[in-house]
Amino acid sequence: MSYNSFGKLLTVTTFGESHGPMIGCVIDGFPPNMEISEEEIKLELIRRATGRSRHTSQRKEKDDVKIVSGVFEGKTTGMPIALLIENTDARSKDYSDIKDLFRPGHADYTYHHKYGIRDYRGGGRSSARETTMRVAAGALAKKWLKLKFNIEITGWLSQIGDIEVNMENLSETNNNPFFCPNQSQIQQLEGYMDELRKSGDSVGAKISVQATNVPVGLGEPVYGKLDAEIALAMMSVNATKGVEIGAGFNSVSQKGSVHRDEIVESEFQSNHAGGILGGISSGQDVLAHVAFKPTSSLRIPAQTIDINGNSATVVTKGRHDPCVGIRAVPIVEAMLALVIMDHILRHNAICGKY
Ligand code: EPS
Repeated sequence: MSYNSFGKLLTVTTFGESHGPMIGCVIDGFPPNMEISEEEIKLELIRRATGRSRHTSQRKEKDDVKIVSGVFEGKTTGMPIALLIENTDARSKDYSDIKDLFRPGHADYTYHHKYGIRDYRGGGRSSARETTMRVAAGALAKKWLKLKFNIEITGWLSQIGDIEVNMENLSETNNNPFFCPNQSQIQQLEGYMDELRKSGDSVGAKISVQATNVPVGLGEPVYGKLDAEIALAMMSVNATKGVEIGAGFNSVSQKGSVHRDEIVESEFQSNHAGGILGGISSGQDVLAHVAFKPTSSLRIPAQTIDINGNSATVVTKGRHDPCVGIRAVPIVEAMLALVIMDHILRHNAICGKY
C-alpha cells in the first residue's frame, strides 16, 4: 500500500533515505541471461550524480553500486536483482536549524502532516537521492532494450528558466554539464546559472526524452495506456510538475488537420502524437517533455511556520541544486526505459509477440 514499487511485470522497488546508511532497489521480473556489471551501471549513475560541475549540488557521493542478488557469473538469472549504494557524504548538521520548520514549496509540510514523523536530514525519502536507484534500474532496462530491439532512449535539456534550447545535435548532450544539445548555447547557460547561484535562488527546467525503434503495439487500453504510464513514471520523479506527450499542451491550439499525423506510403509525415495513438505505441519515436519546478531549498529567507504552527523565517544552508532539472536527464531516460520494457513484457504476455 505504500507505493514504493513501480511497474507491472517488470517491477522496481526502491528504499533508503538521503542521509541513511544506504539506498537500494529490487528489480523483479527481469529476464535471465543478460550480461551486466557494476561498472556498466555506474556509467549511468555518474551522469546523474551531484558534484560533477559547479551548477549542481556539491555533495560528493561515490555512487559505487553493489549487485547483491540476481546476477550470477556476470549474467542476470531471472531472480530478483538487488542493488545497493552506500551514502558516504551526508552532512546532517546542515539540517539541524530547520528540523522543525517547513521549507515553503517542499514536501516537509505534507510528510509531517501525513505521517507525524519525518527524517528531516536531507529531506529523507523525499530527497532527489532516491532517483539514484531509478537510474541504476534504468541502466539494466536501457541495455536490454538496446540489445533486444535496438531501442535507444535519449534525453536532453529543452529549457532552463526563460532560456529555450534550440535542439541542434543530440550527440552533444553528454559533452556538457547541462545535457544541452546545442553547443552554441552553453556559454549563455553557464552565465545564467552562475548569476542564479550567486543570487541564492533556484529555477525550473524542461527536459525532453525520446525512444527510437519502439515497436508498434505497446500499451494497454484503457487504464494501462502507454502515455498514461509514462506520465505516471515521470510525475513520480521529485520536483516534476508537468508531463507532455508529443505536441502536449500545444495540441490545444492546433487544428485537427494539423495535429493528425498523416500517413503516406506507410510513413507518418509528422509526430504530434508523440508516437502513441489510443494509448498504444504507433512505431514512431515516443516523445515526452517533463517540467521540473525550481527547488525549494534556498538561502533566500522565506516566511513559514514551525511544526507547532508558530510563525518563523526559514533559510536553508548546505549544498543544494539551483536547478534540479539539470540532473534529471538520466532520470527521465531511466523511467522511460523501465516503462517501455515493462510494456514489452506485458505485450508478450497478452499477445505473445516480441
Ligand atoms: C538534495 C540536497 C542535497 C543533494 C541531494 C538532494 O543533499 P544534501 O542536502 O544531503 O547535501 O546533494 O541529492 C543527492 C544527494 C543526489 O544524489 O541526488 C535535496 O534537497 O533534495
